[in-house]
Amino acid sequence: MKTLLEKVNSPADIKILSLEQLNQLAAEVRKYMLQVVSKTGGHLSANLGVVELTIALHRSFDLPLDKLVWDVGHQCYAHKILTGRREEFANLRQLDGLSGFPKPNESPYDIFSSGHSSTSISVALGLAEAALLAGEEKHVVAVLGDGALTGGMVYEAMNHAGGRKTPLIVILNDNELSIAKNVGSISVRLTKLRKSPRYKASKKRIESFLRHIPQFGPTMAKSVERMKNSFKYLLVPGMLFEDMGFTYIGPINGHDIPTMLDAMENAKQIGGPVLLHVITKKGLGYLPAQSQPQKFHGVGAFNLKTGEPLDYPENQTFTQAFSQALLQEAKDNQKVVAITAAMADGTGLTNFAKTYPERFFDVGIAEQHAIAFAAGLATAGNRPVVALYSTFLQRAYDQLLQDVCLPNLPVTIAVDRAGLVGEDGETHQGIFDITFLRSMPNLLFMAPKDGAELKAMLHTALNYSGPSALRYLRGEAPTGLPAPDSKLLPIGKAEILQEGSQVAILAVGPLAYTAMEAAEILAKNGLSVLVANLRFINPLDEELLSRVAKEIGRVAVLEENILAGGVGSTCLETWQKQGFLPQVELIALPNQFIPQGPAKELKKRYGLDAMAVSQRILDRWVK
Ligand SMILES: Cc1ncc(C[n+]2csc(CCOP(=O)(O)OP(=O)(O)O)c2C)c(N)n1
Repeated sequence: MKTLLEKVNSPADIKILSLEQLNQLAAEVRKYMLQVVSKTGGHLSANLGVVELTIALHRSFDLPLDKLVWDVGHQCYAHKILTGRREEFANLRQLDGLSGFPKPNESPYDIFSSGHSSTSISVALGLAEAALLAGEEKHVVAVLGDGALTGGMVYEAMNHAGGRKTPLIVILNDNELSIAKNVGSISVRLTKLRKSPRYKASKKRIESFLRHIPQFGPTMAKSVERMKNSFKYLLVPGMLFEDMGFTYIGPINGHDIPTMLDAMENAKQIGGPVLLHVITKKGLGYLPAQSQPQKFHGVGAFNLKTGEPLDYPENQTFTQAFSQALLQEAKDNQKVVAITAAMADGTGLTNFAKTYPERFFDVGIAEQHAIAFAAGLATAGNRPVVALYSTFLQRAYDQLLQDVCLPNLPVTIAVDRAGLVGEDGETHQGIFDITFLRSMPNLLFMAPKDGAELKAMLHTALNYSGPSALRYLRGEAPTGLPAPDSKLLPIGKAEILQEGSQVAILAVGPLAYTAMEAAEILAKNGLSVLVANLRFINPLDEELLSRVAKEIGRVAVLEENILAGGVGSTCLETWQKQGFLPQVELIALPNQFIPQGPAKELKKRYGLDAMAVSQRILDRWVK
């Protein structure tokens, strides 16, 4: 017999189910999600938490005519499963499979592509205003988490929407967590609101109290309303949203479908901006995720019975190397402080936070603030290290240029997940940072080939008088090449890994290992290849560039970044300046958004593995 889930091919099929069947559907969605994610990996905790919410949304709204915008988008699995993609879901996050984030090219139900936090209210407001302009009647809904409320864009959007009184429904999915425990004063307010039955109770009390004062007849309704509001103001932390022009509804249980359906109907009637506050439990329905939601935020394949990962890294990851190195630097220098934007674990700062709690700052999902905040700390003589993923650093371009590089402040940016990140896909690939960082005046910009070099680079950065950045890949760091002689690297000097006379390969970061492998293949084809690990993207080793141009004349530049504005472009600019242009082969990623898939497979597909690199050189200079 078919399960209920097997009969649901679009939201229309949800609308005909009984309320009891909706709960059964929720159970079946969870079961299927767990089966798939335990094999493919993915964002488990957040998705398990929003199953009932997703069902209620599809039952209540007329999607895709009404518009639904998911913040971050990592919680869209139930939405995908229920909107005609149940079978494709088995290929979640795989090369050429289904993306783990909303993608309009996958389905008309995915109205907007997301991946970075705190944008949903802005986008939803744009959609709502567009509907008004077009004279269309539709509901626009944004779903965002309490973590997303730590991002400033949310307030820009609420300020705008509240002022315009645009009809818009914002669903705050409050599970008390960002990836880890949420931070900041808003989160404290939410906790109060969540815990306290005061709001409902006090509202009732005030109403009954007012009704029992004889002189308050119906004619005094307005002043009663005003008085109620002033009481509310004293009693209700949720007034923050009301003050911003939103009608606040809640908090309600986000696992109780009938209650949510009622609240959604109410929200539709209100007309202006509404914030519906639902409380959910991250990881609900799978004990390991429920008890350790942070561990199951983003996971690889795992054993469904035990919750244990199927793969453990054999070697130290770049992030672990950074984590160790920073602890050492902090031990030696009291002025070293560390900053994360809600990613302490992902960026390897958990140990730092435990060892030096007073020198550790989690600013929430607020990358722009993180950088300007670091500028302030550095102005007062500290040595801030801001650890961010490459893709999220994009948010803080201006703060880095304007507030750090311009005043030449000693802030260090640890650019983690730089390069192909793999399964998270387009929105998360760290393939633009070379392009936007290499042009920042004053910024010392490095890329370690492995863990030992990362440690030396962090030391070099923290002993440099101005701003610095080091970019490193997600996952295991390669090993085998010699470690630097000294922890203090000579600024702007590349490392020659192997001399050669017919072709030079200038490689960035761990691609130095790939270049060595490619050189071995090329040697078998009779080519003598010089391999250099550039180490510094800014300043480049101009002496080496001049030497390989003049002495070898055939140079391949190898980087894990898009071609436009990358290290290859910088080399070309340098040779143009030097007045001597060798034959050049720029090997980089295409100027495109790169979809999801295992990083290894993506490297192969986009020509960045040793086979592809050696073939490209053979095609260019031998065949
Ligand atoms: C700009 C930005 N910075 C960091 C992240 C990484 N990130 C992904 S989900 C997440 C936590 C989101 O918390 P919340 O909005 O409460 O959603 P939940 O996971 O609890 O559903 C973070 C920090 C991101 N997606 N975007």
